[in-house]
Amino acid sequence: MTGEAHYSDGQSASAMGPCLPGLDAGQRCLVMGVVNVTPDSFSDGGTWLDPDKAIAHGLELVSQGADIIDVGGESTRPGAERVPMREELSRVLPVVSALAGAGIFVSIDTMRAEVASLALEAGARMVNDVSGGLADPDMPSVVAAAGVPYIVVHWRGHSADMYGPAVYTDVVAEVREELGQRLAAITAAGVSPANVILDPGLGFAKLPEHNWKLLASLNRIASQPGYAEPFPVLVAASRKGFLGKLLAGPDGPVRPFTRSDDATVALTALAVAAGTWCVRVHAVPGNLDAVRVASRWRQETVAAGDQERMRTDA
Ligand code: PMM
Repeated sequence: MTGEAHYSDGQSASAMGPCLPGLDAGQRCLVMGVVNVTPDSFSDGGTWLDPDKAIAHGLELVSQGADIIDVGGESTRPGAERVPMREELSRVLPVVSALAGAGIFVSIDTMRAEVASLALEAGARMVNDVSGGLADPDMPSVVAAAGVPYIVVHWRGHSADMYGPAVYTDVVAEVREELGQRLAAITAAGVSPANVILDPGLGFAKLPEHNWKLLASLNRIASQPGYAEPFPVLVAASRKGFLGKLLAGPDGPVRPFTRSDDATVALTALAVAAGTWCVRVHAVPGNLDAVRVASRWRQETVAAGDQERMRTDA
């Protein structure tokens, strides 16, 4: 299921990037709606732990225009401990099967190969791995065998020590290079590069200053040595702490995530204008509007760039 019903501005494929199996990104940046089936995610922990509520929430996000629903059963908030696999499975599988059964394009947000594998059997059509295949060495071969799109996130270790490894000399160069290493490893395991989506991993071993630098250089993250075409990039900034920190008053407390949705929408617009392929968000309507505006903007920017090049070449 895509958001075509919500969108008809006729934007060109070249402006927004490639299509992946089952996903038509020809018209605009895609919108991924988040359903965290967890008691403790920073942004919505506990709200969707009950499977019926999680399913209803996924359906609601789709009715608002989400193209993909990302179902996760393990919080990665800073300091979080791992959830036993049995618990993760019992949280996500009923939700994945119900949403996939309703025809929705479901992504499974997990670092575990077995969870990915069972979620794919239950109808998920994409794997979102915040560890980029590092947490579970079996993940790349599971994804390769399934032949599904794979979101490869930059990551340096589990959330129990989220900021210890947040040490960089040149964050953009290092994240780009480390994603390149993951790309080499997962393609060696059989994943097709045509199925790979790269994600800078905002907040994962990143301080706010690192997140902002990465956001300003998304095109460098997308272009990897040895590949002629840029990779599609997913941006997951929604409600993250670095937005709340930016919006804090001079002496005031950090803005809570409940009041950072407008900032998320602003960031969505900027990321889409910079060529982002998909945004992962908690609140769909405002972000979908931002996607539509910025995708139209991007279409015109790309066309103007093409015309300028033709003039210079002539
Ligand atoms: N962040 C979270 C969860 N899943 N997936 C991708 N691809 N990229 C991310 O940055 C990412 C993710 C943590 O945020 P949440 O608690 O709001 O889900």
